[in-house]
Amino acid sequence: MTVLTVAKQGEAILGLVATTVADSEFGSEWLYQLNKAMMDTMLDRQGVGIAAPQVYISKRVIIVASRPNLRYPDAPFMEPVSMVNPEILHASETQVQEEEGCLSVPDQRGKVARAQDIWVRYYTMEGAQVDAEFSGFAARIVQHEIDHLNGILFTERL
Ligand code: K3U
Ligand code: ZN
Repeated sequence: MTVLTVAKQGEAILGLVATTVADSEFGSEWLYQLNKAMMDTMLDRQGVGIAAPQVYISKRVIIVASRPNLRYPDAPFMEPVSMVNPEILHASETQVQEEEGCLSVPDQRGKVARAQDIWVRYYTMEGAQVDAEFSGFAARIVQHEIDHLNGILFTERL
């Protein structure tokens, strides 16, 4: 179990645009180790997602792990999905305003408008391309985590 320190609002790493994972890094021990440490950290902190910059690695890697919770009792339970170099191909015009939290912004929550449905392209740890649709809370987490890759915190969207 490798639980990493989570960067907090105000630290420079959270304002950077993260670097694309290179072809040579797919399938590497380094990428698997990063993913494992991110997963351990997210589970330890009981988060529903995490982005590599939050653990001081400025690379385009996120994990999304929707589950029902007090705020979103109807959220789907999904096995954690690791996404490398994720990009939003299309976002619905319909937006939903709902509450978010962030492991990097302790003790603050706020309502953020996000697209209800998104179509995302990402790569697996092995470099396989995946195109997938996400809705509702899962779509919200993906958008929140991609924001982290672009140096944006949810507090900038309030
Ligand atoms: O566990 C959290 C949570 C918050 C609201 C609903 C359900 C759970 C803490 S915040 C969290 O998990 C962030 C993860 C972060 F910080 F790495 F980005 C993900 C997130 C939570 C809620 C909405 C959007 C994204
Ligand atoms: Zn966050």
